[in-house]
Amino acid sequence: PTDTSTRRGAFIVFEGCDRAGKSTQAAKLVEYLQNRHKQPLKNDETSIASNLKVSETMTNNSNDSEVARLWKFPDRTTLIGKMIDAYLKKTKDLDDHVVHLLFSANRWECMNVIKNILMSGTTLVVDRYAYSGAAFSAAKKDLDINWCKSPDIGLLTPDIVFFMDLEPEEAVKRGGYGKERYENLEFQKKVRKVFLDLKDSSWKILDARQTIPELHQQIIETAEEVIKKCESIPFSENLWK
Ligand code: 2DT
Ligand code: MG
Repeated sequence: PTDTSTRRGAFIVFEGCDRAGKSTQAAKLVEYLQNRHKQPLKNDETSIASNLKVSETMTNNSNDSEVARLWKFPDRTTLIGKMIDAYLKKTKDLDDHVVHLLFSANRWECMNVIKNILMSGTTLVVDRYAYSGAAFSAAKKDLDINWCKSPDIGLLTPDIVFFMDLEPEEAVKRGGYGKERYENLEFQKKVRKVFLDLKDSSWKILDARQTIPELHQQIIETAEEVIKKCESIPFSENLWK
């Protein structure tokens, strides 16, 4: 057993094309982790009803430090994030290189906060990361994949990347895309191709055609293993090194 004071949280990333279900699954994972932590460890009462009662009470006045937290890239709340937001909403045009570097800078500016969260023992569940950065930019005509990866080299390495894989032709059937930049079928097909080339040993590819509960089940099983494993190994800042 690891000393509680040195336990770190896991750095869990969700990646994939638009409408693959990343945000849904990321939120469900955080909710699951927060609730499962609030269950009493062992209880004399074995009936489901009494267990529910106990956990409800504990939910309401739990003073535990945060078990898990949701994060999202781009983080549109920062100064850099506001520029990215304007670009995505098409109220501002930016050179492809420039916006790529802004997305990367938006990750770098969050690294210290993220490291502190992990070191406090909180597991961070992140909706998009550097893989989106490289995939969306390299799907454009003139940006080379290695150039795209380079500004993110040395970022915090995810402990696991859940890649929610869905053919863009399937994704578009899910109520269609929105009005932001990149939200069109032809571009998404290129993005998926680049994504799949970026697969590394941290990836677990999930067939995103499955139902929400089916995917959630697979995700929590793997996430639990990863969280346990991470408790005893430090995080590394080795992305793409
Ligand atoms: P959301 O729809 O998830 O808010 O994403 N993108 C994202 C990039 O081009 N580079 C990046 O580094 C990241 C994190 C993916 C907004 C869009 O921004 C794209 C979709
Ligand atoms: Mg979007």
